[in-house]
Amino acid sequence: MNRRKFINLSGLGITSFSVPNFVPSFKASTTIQPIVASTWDAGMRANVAAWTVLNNGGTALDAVEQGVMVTESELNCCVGLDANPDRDGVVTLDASIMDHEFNCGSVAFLERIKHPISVARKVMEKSPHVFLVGAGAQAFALANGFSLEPNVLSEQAKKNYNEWLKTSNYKPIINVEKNQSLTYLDPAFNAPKKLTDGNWNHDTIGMVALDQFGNLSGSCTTSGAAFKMRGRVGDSPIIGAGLYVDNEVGAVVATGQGEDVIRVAGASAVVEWMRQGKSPEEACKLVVEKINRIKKESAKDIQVCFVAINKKGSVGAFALQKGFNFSVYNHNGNNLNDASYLF
Ligand code: SD4
Repeated sequence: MNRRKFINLSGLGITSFSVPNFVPSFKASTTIQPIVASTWDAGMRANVAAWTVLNNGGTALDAVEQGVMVTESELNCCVGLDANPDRDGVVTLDASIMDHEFNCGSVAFLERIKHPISVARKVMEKSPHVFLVGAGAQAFALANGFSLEPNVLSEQAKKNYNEWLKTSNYKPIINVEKNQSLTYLDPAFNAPKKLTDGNWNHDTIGMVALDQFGNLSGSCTTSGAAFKMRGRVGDSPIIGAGLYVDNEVGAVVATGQGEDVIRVAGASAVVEWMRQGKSPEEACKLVVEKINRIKKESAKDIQVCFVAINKKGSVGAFALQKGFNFSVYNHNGNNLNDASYLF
């Protein structure tokens, strides 16, 4: 390695020389195109905020935090505090965030805090730990300047919960996240604006991004499964399951049936396939196929989806069932894509 090349790599923040396949040349390093990808069509709105950060020279970490905060703030959306509650009538939130240096933070079973993703980031940056849950996570949030929101369900969540109580039947619904009916407040859209008339049941957004410095980050935030057992935590706050970032290789987020993402360490497994040379979509597909093999006949009753980005900025996704879409924003604009699927 000559001195000139060393200086170029230093400028990128790359300190290890053990990954020659992923180290961009000097020419490439000056032309890194930022890109952000997120789950479902709610990602179209979240991408606007993330892209604003990336396009202004910001970091992927800031982009993925600010992007999903949009979804956490949406009225009548199932990601933040307006979401459907657990079976005891309480909204509990999970979130995780990870940067390009294996720093990560998560919260789970968190109540009455508006932006769990920002609490997860604080756990990453201000605590000696990676993962805080329940009352401890809430106390940590309050100690770090977050406020306690009222302990009430949104009107829509109350309606949904009362309807659910009639049977109290817990059953995953495939693609409940898609095309929710919601009123959206965002200056970028001159809102308020009613977006769709579909089902209101969105419950997760995951986002991955590459910035102009060639660094990757990811985030995931959710109210989990509607009417879950009290105390249930899904894949979204579990590093390696709902989210994983390895800056030498790629970043991956998951959505869908969290229990089945956890049992295959989903996001981490997708990253490992990319490390072996698979494209983002191929890597997602291989892990979805594994879930299908494990679940046998019952695979038809669930949805699992992954969105992946590699170090070169290529994005791909794959789902178990038809109907999953993902949103990608780069210099060509903000686009909604239908993911390939197994059945
Ligand atoms: C969970 N994976 O808690 C989440 C749910 C989800 O869109 O992704 N819904 O299992």
